[in-house]
Amino acid sequence: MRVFTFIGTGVSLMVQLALSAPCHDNSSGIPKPADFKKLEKQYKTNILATLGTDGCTDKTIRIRKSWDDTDAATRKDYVRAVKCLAAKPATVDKTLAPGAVNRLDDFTYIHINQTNSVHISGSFLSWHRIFVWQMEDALRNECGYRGTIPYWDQARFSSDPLKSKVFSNTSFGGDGEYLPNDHGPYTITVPGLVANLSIARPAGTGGGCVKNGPFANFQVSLGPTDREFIDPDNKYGYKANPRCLKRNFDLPSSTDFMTWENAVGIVGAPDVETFYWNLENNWHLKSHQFLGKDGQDLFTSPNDPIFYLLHSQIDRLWAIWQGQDLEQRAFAIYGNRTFFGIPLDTAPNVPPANATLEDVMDLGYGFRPQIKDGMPMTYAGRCYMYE
Ligand SMILES: *[C@@H]1O[C@H](CO)[C@@H](O)[C@H](O)[C@H]1NC(C)=O
Ligand SMILES: *[C@@H]1O[C@H](CO)[C@@H](O)[C@H](O)[C@H]1NC(C)=O
Ligand SMILES: *[C@@H]1O[C@H](CO)[C@@H](O)[C@H](O)[C@H]1NC(C)=O
Ligand SMILES: *[C@@H]1O[C@H](CO)[C@@H](O)[C@H](O)[C@H]1NC(C)=O
Ligand SMILES: *[C@@H]1O[C@H](CO)[C@@H](O)[C@H](O)[C@H]1NC(C)=O
Ligand SMILES: *[C@@H]1O[C@H](CO)[C@@H](O)[C@H](O)[C@H]1NC(C)=O
Ligand SMILES: [Cu+2]
Repeated sequence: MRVFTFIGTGVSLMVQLALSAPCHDNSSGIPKPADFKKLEKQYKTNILATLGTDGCTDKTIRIRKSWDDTDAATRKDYVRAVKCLAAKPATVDKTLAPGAVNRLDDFTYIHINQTNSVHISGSFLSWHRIFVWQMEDALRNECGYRGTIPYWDQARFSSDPLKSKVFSNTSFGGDGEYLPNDHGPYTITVPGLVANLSIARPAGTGGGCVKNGPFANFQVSLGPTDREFIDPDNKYGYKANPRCLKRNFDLPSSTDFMTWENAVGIVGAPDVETFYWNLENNWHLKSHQFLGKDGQDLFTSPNDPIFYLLHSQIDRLWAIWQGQDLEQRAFAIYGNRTFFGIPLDTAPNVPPANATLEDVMDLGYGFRPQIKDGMPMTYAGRCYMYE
């Protein structure tokens, strides 16, 4: 068995800076460093300068904010809208996903179906940009939500992640129940690749059902796929498996990796290759691994509603990096067509190849955009930016 640890890429080379903590109001967490602010400002200036085409103007553009800066009424309404989608019936073809119960499962199904093509690959950022936008539209059009999908700004609370409002009892709630025999360490096995890929995970602090807040005992159905042994009859977890939403927080993923220093390293990366490894294979992976259980399952991670805030943040870091030089970076692409370039078991003889801007992606329901279609923030009706 091959064991990938996913550690040791560019970010680890970065110098650790000591940041002083504020001694006054601390609800905004660790202060944003000047380097990050500078890059963020440049991004906003450059994006605003492109507006006015495609019906996207500074009047119509949707603004995504940090969950921690979102007002209480909007946060409450977001949670309401998520639960509203969870109460609407699935629309996906039941022969493809017999276990899909509700509208959230439709999204999770599409994510499962595409996992091995859209992770650790060249379509990762583009595919997820469209995916998150589609969820934002579903919350608005089907459940009357009027805002955007806020982002989980991990760096602000990296030393003490539970201080973020993301995990409050009125938002997404905290850890799973501590289960002495089911919090790890364990091994995640990835189905669908010709290699027997497995990922070792350390013990976390929970393992069981989410205990507090609006998602305590929240029902999920698809998956899991994070099993030691793959069940050939339910390889991708498409069958119904109603159970509670689980978490298993892994604090070192936050304290050691999701720091401002590493965030600056991502948005300030000099080239697409450095950017790719730091963001996708480090920040993104650690964000999922922090959550544990449902949130870290490569295929069914959208089962945890924090997924969309997590990916709003990934999308934001990409947007800020792109926004430093839109001409050179809006369409900068790096990565293979499949997970780490490992052939899919359905096409074992297709050798690894780099993804191209013209490659066609699958976002379900017959929607098949090219990678380049998902790269600009404002394109084909998509019209948003980060505060
Ligand atoms: C402020 O919050 C951050 C993150 O929760 C923490 O690391 C820091 O120690 C806090 N500072 C003070 C003075 O409480
Ligand atoms: C993805 O869905 C298509 C049908 O749209 C199906 O043919 C294919 O086998 C699925 N792939 C996986 C990995 O589930
Ligand atoms: C909120 O969550 C904390 C743990 O994070 C728990 O101790 C507390 O009892 C909860 N409060 C309510 C009102 O549920
Ligand atoms: C993967 O593991 C299965 C079951 O242990 C084994 O039958 C198969 O030969 C392995 N495949 C590879 C490529 O190692
Ligand atoms: C692409 O695939 C090749 C061959 O499997 C692999 O060596 C390389 O690390 C992959 N690159 C990325 C960015 O995943
Ligand atoms: C894929 O792209 C990388 C980086 O641009 C390059 O080094 C590599 O040779 C390319 N691989 C193939 C198979 O074209
Ligand atoms: Cu994903």
